[in-house]
Amino acid sequence: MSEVFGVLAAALALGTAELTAALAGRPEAGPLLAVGSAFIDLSPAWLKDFAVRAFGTADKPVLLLGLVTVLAVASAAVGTAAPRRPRLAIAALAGLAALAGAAALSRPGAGPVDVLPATVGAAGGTLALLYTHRRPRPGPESRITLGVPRHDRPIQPPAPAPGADRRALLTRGAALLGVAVLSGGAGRVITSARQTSADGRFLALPPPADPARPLPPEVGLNVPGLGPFTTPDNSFYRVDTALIVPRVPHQEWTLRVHGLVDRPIELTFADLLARPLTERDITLTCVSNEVGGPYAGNARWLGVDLAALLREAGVQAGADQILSRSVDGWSASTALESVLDGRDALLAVAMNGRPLPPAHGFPARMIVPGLYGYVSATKWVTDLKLTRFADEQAYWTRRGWAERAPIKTASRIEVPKPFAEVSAGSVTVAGTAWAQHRGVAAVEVRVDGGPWRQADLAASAGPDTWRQWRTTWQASPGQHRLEVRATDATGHTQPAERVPPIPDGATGWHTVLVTVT
Ligand SMILES: Nc1nc2c(c(=O)[nH]1)N[C@H]1C(S)=C(S)[C@@H](COP(=O)(O)O)O[C@H]1N2
Ligand SMILES: [Mo]
Repeated sequence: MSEVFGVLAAALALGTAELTAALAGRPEAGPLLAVGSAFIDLSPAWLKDFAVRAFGTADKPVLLLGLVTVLAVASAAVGTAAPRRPRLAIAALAGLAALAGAAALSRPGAGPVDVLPATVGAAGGTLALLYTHRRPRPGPESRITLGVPRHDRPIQPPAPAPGADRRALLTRGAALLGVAVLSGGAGRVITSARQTSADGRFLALPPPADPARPLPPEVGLNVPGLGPFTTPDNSFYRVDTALIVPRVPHQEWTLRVHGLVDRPIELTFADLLARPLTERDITLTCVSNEVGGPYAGNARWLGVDLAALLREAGVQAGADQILSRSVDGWSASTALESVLDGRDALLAVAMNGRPLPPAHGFPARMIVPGLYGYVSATKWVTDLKLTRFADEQAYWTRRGWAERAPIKTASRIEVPKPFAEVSAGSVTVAGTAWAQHRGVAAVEVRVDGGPWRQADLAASAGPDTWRQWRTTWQASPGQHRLEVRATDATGHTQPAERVPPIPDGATGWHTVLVTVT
């Protein structure tokens, strides 16, 4: 029974701490998010790679669930110790709270208020432990009378009925659970209400001064099972280290351009929108994408010309890196020469015709065609520092990933799906290929290691977007192996050699096994 009370006391501590964080307007300082975020930043690269591979976009819920499980086990132990060693139990609780407080303080942008949630939680948890481990129902002889004894009552109360102890414990348990759930729930409601009001989804943005070329209708092949050419926001992959989506009110947002520049610049969101905006279709890809994987998406971005902004600031000789930072302390190293070579590098404010969704970087993010996201696509960006690769390293570079990472030529089979059963005869094989900023020149497919055959390419929307392809295969019954490879406009063909994503992107041919009946 005591372990249950340990868990309930911890739940109450957590609930009151989360409520405090919400009331303080610092949800990221709540114990779960603070410890979870610190864990993400401290965990070694192999563990992160494993998490992304094993859980994909569910890696964050899995981490939170793991934390809650660890906390439940620890607090059950604290609860078991509590009746005999109350001081030890309270010390253990204080230790957990200190950990949460330290984690909250270690986060970027943390201030002294961020220790409040852990402090309130520790106090709540201690009270809860004392409350449950007070002797359940003191006998009359040990009753401590508080206040004035009431003599109109019988001096000897009736002996407790059998089961009364149990009932008292249950009542206390229910009370703790109630406070835990109510405080935790109230915290969530407050935080989500605040977040919705900081959301800029309904801001009206100025039209582009330099609009994207209209998409030729033939960029999308009408093959069932093949995704659309333009990825809708809600199915666009999301990769970042943020346990909670940073909510940045656009009225408070600023961007600093500094470092090796002649004239440092500070811009507000209104300043950004006052500049001429460029609109482009650009395919974004994550370096963690395995061969054939899902971490690529194509959107129509609207934003400020990043190269023009840097030229205004006057980049000094010697700078070779743009070190961009986000509001949550993440950073990316972007090769300056790539941004200045004439490609459409953007400080984007909109995606697919609307302000950026919070999860994709509202109010502003970087987009640089041809570079993997981790070296170019900083979301919630607030700081651009012109520096040197020799002097400063970014978040992932410090964890073993390459400092420069152009996107490798890639192709994948989306139809048929792996291990699909198809009927013999004409089978459509289709998919996507990308080689951003070079362009896809050809896609070839082969069956069971036979000769490579050219697939038909959909219309191109330019070198910075992916390209759909399809071909027809005369399938005979049995098991078959389909493989695909693309050649980019520089004449480079995807190599057969399989290399893992770390340090600068996977290579190898996507292979799909199918059964023909
Ligand atoms: N602030 C911030 N920006 C970030 C990241 C991050 O972890 N934090 N991840 C980058 C990575 S690795 C990729 S692939 C892209 C993904 O952008 P998306 O989530 O909009 O698809 O964002 C980049 N921008
Ligand atoms: Mo990425």
